[in-house]
Amino acid sequence: MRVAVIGLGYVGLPLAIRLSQLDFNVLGIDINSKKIEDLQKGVLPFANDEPFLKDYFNKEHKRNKITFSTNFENISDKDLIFINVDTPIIGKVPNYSSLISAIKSIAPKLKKKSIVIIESTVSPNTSKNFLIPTIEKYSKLKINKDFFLATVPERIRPNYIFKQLTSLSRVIGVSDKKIKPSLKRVYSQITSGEIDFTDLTTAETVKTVENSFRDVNIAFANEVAIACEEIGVNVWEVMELVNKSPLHNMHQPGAGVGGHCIPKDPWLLASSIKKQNMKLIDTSRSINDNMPKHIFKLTKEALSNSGLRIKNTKLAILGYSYVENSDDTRNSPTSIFEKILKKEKIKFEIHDPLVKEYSKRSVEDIIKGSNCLVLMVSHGAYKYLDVRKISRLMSTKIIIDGRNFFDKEKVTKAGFIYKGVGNV
Ligand code: SAJ
Repeated sequence: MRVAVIGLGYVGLPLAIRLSQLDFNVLGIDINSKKIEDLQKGVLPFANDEPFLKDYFNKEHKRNKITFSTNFENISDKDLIFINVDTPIIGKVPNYSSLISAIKSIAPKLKKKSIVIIESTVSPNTSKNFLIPTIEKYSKLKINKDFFLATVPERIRPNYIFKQLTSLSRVIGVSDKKIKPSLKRVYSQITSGEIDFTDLTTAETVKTVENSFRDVNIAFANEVAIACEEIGVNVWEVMELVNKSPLHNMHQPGAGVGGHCIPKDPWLLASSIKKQNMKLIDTSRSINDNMPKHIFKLTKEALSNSGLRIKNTKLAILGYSYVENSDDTRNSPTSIFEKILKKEKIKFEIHDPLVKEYSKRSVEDIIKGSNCLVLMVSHGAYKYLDVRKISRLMSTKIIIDGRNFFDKEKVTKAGFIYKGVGNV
């Protein structure tokens, strides 16, 4: 089988590499010519710290089973075309410009009996109401007669990409039962996880519900955390004890919810519903979006309790990526916190061991002379921070902990004022 992968980002590139490992002849297409030049030269353009990615990419690059191009010309002999482009939102509305552009580029060149596989996350009913009619229009082919469509939403996250790609179960929505055997053959080589077949719209709904479920649950944890601050108990202890009760899985509160999926997919789900407001999604999104502002409130209070006006202080912010141990900065909660600080004209410096821009200076250098350390992301590298050394470097000893990273008792003993989300 000849295959193409359109969109070589965090999801598409690993998939292209995986398919090459499985001995498929893979054409990887992306409209970003600089990225394609790098890939052609054997240079990994992003996620250099992602486990296995660089190593696997180098091996497959040498084997020559995979080629990279900005050109859609060679789509015409492909049996399977995977689409892994971004599907962002503007405000609360899906923006399918990348998807439309990919669809329009492949449609006129589609080989008869080929299968177009949408791995990008889309709103329920997008395939039925929009993708199929668009492909039919630009290809002049008929669905389930001349070509087929499948929706196989990706399920991976940074730092676990290959582990998840090769082991997680997959939901496959098909336009026609006829294509089930071919897709089963391919996906059961990609992953050792279970393969479940369904229709196109159910698969789209499953994916958007999965990520909405997570967002709503994190929002609940955040709301409870702020309540615990008022009650005067530690939310992390509450969470641990709640989760000992059967059927409970309370999520973790924190400094914010970032990334390219969790803050966006609930809106994809909500945008498919016209007859009602998805109130829980609306509320959860606003609770989670508010967490960097809550960190600001805790910071201001801690400084003020020490007799300092925040405007006269300098903050050391630890962590910029959206999640621990990753260089991915998409929708980073720290970027929201940064905007608040800039608006309030507060001095600050940011450190992140994995984000190029913020890793040039050492963490000690950033902390030196600061009045307050704000931990936004619990990168593994910060485990080696020596609390006593930090305390000597800082002008005033205050820690704001967005991720339950520090041991409150230990840092308090070392003379710090400590305020954490849900534990003040
Ligand atoms: N977060 C919390 N509390 C939690 C869990 C996460 O505040 O209890 C925050 C994180 O710090 C981060 C954000 O939420 O800022 C999102 O992190 P995440 O781990 O929930 O999700 P992603 O975006 O890295 O990846 C998710 C994945 N879903 C799950 O882990 C349940 C992945 O399986 C999906 O494939 C991916 O979204 C996607 O592409 O849809």
